Amino acid sequence: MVVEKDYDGVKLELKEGGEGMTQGFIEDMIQRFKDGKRIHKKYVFQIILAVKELVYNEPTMVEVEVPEDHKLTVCGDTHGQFYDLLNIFKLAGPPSEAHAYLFNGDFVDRGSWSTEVALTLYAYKMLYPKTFLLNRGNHETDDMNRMYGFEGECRAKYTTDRVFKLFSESFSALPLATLIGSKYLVLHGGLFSDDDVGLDDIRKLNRHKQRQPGQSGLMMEMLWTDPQTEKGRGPSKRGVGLQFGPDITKRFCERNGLEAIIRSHEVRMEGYEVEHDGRCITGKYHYTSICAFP
Ligand SMILES: [Mn+2]
Repeated sequence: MVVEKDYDGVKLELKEGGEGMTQGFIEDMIQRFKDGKRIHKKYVFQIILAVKELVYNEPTMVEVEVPEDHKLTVCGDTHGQFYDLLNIFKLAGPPSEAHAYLFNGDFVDRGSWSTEVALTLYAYKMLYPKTFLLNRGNHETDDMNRMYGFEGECRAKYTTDRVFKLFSESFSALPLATLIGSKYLVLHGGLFSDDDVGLDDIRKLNRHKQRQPGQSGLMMEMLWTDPQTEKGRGPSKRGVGLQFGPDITKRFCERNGLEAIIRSHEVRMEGYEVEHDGRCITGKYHYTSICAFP
């Protein structure tokens, strides 16, 4: 695909393996988006393909350490809110090698700037593959994208079904969880229907065998479940997944040597809320900064 001479955006020269993303390209892309413009379709394809490759090769549970003097910001559902995403970078500071970011799923749908959000996150993933992390959410799935707007947005903005198809493939390749400093498990939904499921089961889960989470199983539960205040487990108010109580969270953390789980998937008035005796942190849409883990 040729980039026409009259394309006035910054051009991207990618090397094999998707290397070659630049800060200059990202800044120009963000400015174009603010001006209501798009980037060239060729770059859209290149960016999605490069990120698909990058995340496909990551484990199902990415394990990271945060060295001293470094910072990791975990950020919940951005849901197509491009200006809020830019605001997060303004408030928490720009992504870099010393400032890691983890976007915990639900980048797209609902908001009408979902392609802009996804492309910005993906471009940063290319620039900082090791410190810019992405977990899959229940909205990085075909059923949700059909119902909540992302598929239609891709078609409207880029006039081809190919953009959504590629995004969909890249979503299926995303990791399902991130373990920070062996102490904090970050995932979009929450815990499991079975107490015997532990970190090793997540490590061993071959997410590439199933593209969509379906109606049952570990992948579905990681993307869909919610905490409840009552003990034990209960039916989900969503009709998909289940709810888990403080005793379930306590047992899971103790068995797996965790301080807490960090999840998104629900709105909390103050941006985030700590429940289950400090062991279940919900942050959606706002961000939680985590500094230097011992
Ligand atoms: Mn969600």
